[in-house]
Amino acid sequence: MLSCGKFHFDLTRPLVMGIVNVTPDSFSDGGHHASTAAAIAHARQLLQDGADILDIGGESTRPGAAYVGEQEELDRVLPVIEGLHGIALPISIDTWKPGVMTAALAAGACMVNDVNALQAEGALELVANTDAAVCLMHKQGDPHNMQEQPHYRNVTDEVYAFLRERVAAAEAAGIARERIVIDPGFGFGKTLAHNLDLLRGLESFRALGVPVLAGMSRKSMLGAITGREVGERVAASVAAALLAVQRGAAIVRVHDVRETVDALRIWQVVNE
Ligand code: 7PM
Repeated sequence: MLSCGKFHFDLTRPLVMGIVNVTPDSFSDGGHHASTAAAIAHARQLLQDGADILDIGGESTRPGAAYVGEQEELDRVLPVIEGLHGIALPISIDTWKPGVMTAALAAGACMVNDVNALQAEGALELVANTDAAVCLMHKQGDPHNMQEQPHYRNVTDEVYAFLRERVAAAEAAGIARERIVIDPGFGFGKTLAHNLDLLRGLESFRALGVPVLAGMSRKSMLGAITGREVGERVAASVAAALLAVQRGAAIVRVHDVRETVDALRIWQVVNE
């Protein structure tokens, strides 16, 4: 069971979270009219393609990305969330900043996707005071340096222990289990070998008793295996999403919603 505000999923089939990145306008006049319109159009297309949840991000959580200030992030994401008002699926806000979480939830988002697992000051409490869902993700290090020297004694054990602690912290703050999702954070301070260990051991995360989200779409781990550039990783991404679902992922976070939904339909029918 997963509750995001007024939306409730029984999780009898895997869910597809579609990624909507709000990129800055290339010819910026201080406003974001073109990027807002493009993101809203993209979000509506992902709904048509069969997405169950939309994840709206102002690009502040990308590994290696330049720091995006809170006001800039708000200027990017809020008009998109407001423009999607009344859409028939839950909107997730991809941010680690409590100020952005608060404003996005007030504007209609009902899920927080936090690569920092609500470790920022005040983040647990602010989410607890809503009926929103939250995705608690693991990362090692900070986005600007985390791919330099990832190190683990046992990556699956360490990620598991971290997520167990964050689920306990969220529950202690008053966030019900039905609102919590966990994510091992593929590519966030992990080598290819670490990512493969996590995928092979994904089943074990189910013991935490909350839905598991997996995000491998178009990531460099897939590029490292196939030798393909980011725009040519659709087939690899669909295969990775299917393998994650086969290993118990309840939600996959993807760019290529239509292709992933088709693949998961085949998986479901074979499993009937
Ligand atoms: C460059 C590299 C740009 C990687 C963007 C990315 C996840 C996430 C991201 C994930 C959750 C992307 C990533 N990845 N949130 N945000 N899980 N919960 O592919 O794996 O969008 S950023």
